[in-house]
Amino acid sequence: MTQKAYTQGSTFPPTKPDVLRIYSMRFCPYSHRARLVLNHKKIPFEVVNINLKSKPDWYLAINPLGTVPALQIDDKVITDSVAAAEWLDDVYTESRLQPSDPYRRALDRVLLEYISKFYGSFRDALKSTDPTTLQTNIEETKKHLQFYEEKLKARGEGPFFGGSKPCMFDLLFWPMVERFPVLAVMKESPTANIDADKFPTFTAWVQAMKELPELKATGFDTDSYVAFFRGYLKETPDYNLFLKE
Ligand SMILES: N[C@@H](CCC(=O)N[C@@H](CS)C(=O)NCC(=O)O)C(=O)O
Repeated sequence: MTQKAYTQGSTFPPTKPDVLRIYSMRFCPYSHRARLVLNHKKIPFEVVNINLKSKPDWYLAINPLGTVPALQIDDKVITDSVAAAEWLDDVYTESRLQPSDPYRRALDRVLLEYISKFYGSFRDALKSTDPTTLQTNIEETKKHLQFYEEKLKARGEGPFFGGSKPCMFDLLFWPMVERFPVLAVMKESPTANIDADKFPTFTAWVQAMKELPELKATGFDTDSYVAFFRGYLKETPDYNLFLKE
């Protein structure tokens, strides 16, 4: 199946019985979450990429929210990254990701909710047009990273939030972190780099995460994200960037 993004007017690629499908966008961090969970659990799946600037009507019929990711299998459709990740973990029970301890699960939920603050200030920083706002936004992102540094350190386990193995939160947080180095490059601002002296626990987490096979199977390097974000910030994202066919 093509990796190219389906646009308005395209023909719906028919689904097959029992085949799990993810509607995705190659550079979307929320879709990245679902692809990480699918790869972690070695679940076979097919990908249908969606052009988010020109959505096919058939996609809006499947997911009226118009967002990606959405998972589809037979008559089931799940239209949110966290809901999809949890459903996958509950149905495909190999390599469990959610903590079995309810208290730990609750604590991880708090960490998950906080991601929107971190990623929100990252996006504000990327979009900022004057140096003062940029620095304020960078300081904000650092403050949010400090939160994670302290939480991870306080667990006294590591290298992952899940301890010696990654848990659901590790995988749900990673896509936002993988995109973070884009900021220092695009804004030519070294203050946006993560200093290993100030963030030792977080830095060790990043190193451990990068070794996971599911990460290697899903992401892009910083230069590729920079290329995508340049178009995205100009409102002309190229969803088919680097695709040859
Ligand atoms: N809460 C949703 C957010 C998904 C989301 O915002 N995806 C973006 C792409 S990164 C999207 O689909 N944007 C298109 C739109 O909102 O029209 C989730 O976790 O799945």
